[in-house]
Amino acid sequence: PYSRKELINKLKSALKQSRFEHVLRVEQMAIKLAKLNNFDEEMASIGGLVHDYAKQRPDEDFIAAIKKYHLNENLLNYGNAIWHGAVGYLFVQNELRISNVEILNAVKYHTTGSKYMSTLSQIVYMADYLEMGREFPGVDEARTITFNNLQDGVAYQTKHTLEYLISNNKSVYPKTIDTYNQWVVNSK
Ligand code: DGI
Ligand code: FE
Ligand code: FE
Repeated sequence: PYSRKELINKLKSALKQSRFEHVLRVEQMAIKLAKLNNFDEEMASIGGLVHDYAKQRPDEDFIAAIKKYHLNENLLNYGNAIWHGAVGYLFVQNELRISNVEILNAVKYHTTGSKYMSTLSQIVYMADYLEMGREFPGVDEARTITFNNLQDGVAYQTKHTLEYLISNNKSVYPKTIDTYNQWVVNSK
């Protein structure tokens, strides 16, 4: 596999500077969450680094991959916000040569969450939301909750993201609803 240094170089050329810096902050937050949850810090580091690898790919790349890999056709009704994780994990697998299924799933689910999320998927989902460059109202509360209990953090983000999507008349990807039903409703 590629070393961290090699991954960093590949990310630097795939991403604009501001996105690359976001990725480094997500890595740091993922390592912090790994420490708090007795989880493997190297896995957290790699998951954080590669989660947005596909963020700047053209739409055509995603559309071609959805067809080539026979992914759910419903994906075609969405755009980069959903594709860069739900489809982008395939580019991480093929181009960054990462075969670890936990890492690939963490990338796949980092935007929408999922009904079932491993500890690593929860860590990357929360690290992306809480990295030290994030400034949305409530981010400090979200950090406190998540540092205290990772799963409570997942519920917090899931609820607030769904509220944001609805308030702004945005389309809700079905998996986002599944995440809400599991992590906010069923976990009460
Ligand atoms: O890639 P990042 O900007 O670092 O963060 P992200 O991958 O969590 O993407 C966040 C964006 O994704 C945010 O603008 C909300 C959007 N999003 C999350 N769930 C859904 C969604 N957009 C749509 N249309 N539908 C969803 O279900
Ligand atoms: Fe993302
Ligand atoms: Fe991100």
